[in-house]
Amino acid sequence: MSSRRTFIKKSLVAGSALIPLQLVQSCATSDASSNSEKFKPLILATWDHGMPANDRAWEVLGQTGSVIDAVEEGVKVTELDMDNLSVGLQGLPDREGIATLDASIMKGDGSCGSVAFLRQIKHPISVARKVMEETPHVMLAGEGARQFAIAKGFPLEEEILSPKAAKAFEAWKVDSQYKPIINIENHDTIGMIALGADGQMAGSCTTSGLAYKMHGRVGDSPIIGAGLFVDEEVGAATATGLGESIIRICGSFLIVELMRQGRSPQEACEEAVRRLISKNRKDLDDLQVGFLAFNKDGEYGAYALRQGFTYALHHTDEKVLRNSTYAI
Ligand code: SD4
Repeated sequence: MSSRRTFIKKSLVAGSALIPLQLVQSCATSDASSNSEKFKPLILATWDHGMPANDRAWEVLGQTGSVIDAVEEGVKVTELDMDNLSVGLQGLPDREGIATLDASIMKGDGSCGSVAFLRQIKHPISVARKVMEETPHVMLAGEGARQFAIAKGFPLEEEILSPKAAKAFEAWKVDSQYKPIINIENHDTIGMIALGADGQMAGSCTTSGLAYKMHGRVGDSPIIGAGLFVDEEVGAATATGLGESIIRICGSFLIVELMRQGRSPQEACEEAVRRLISKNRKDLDDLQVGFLAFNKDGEYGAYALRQGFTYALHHTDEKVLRNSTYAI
């Protein structure tokens, strides 16, 4: 319960430290029509750290016109952010004290790549892109993914926890309770989706996953259709939150398919959360999930299970951090 309170507390100050207050727009109720404006280009990313990531993605999109470059370079900012304990090698470790990373990347034409349970590599998103572009496969995991990264010239980092992660891990070890609860201490995955002015689209998702997870655990982020899905005929979606609950409903794929059937991005995100509630009833008190989506016309949507999910929106006229609407 206290973790939920902390989560909610954090949500109330979301963005206030770094973002001018007038840019933080709160939508306290569900309103499927509120996001019916259309924007192209458009970039959406999860959580507060989506703001600097979107800035970089926007810059790259302007320079290269490439949405895939934009979503890769954008989330690389977060992968290096020492204050983020849920993305990159500085993230909180598993219960053995080892940081293991998951990431995926996808283009609107169905090309995709991902890595799971990867150790010692600073930019898992770039390894995922290499899997997409330079192998006949979609997903590499564990030691095979690490060897592939080494072969592609990625430097191997020393396997030591960041000072913040080491301190948190020491504190966790006192009780060593295995509680896969999504709260402010153990979540903040970045998922980013981008739509170019020319209609091209791409997405990326990268995380150190659930804090103190079992060694070998893989979440939704590297699973195409769960943490990320992009189809240029329809739109794109990405997810954050407790991966097990998202995998159970193929969350991002579900949203894209609902849009294909005519739902708006907002309606599709809301329906996915309803589905998630129905399939995760017994764990509901201890989990948070947030979804982002856009369709090919540039309409977008965002919805979360509970209060506290923020997302960054960037288009030609505005860059803004928003509080998502939520279900319970
Ligand atoms: C996971 N979905 O590994 C990730 C965690 C997350 O914000 O999104 N945290 O389950």
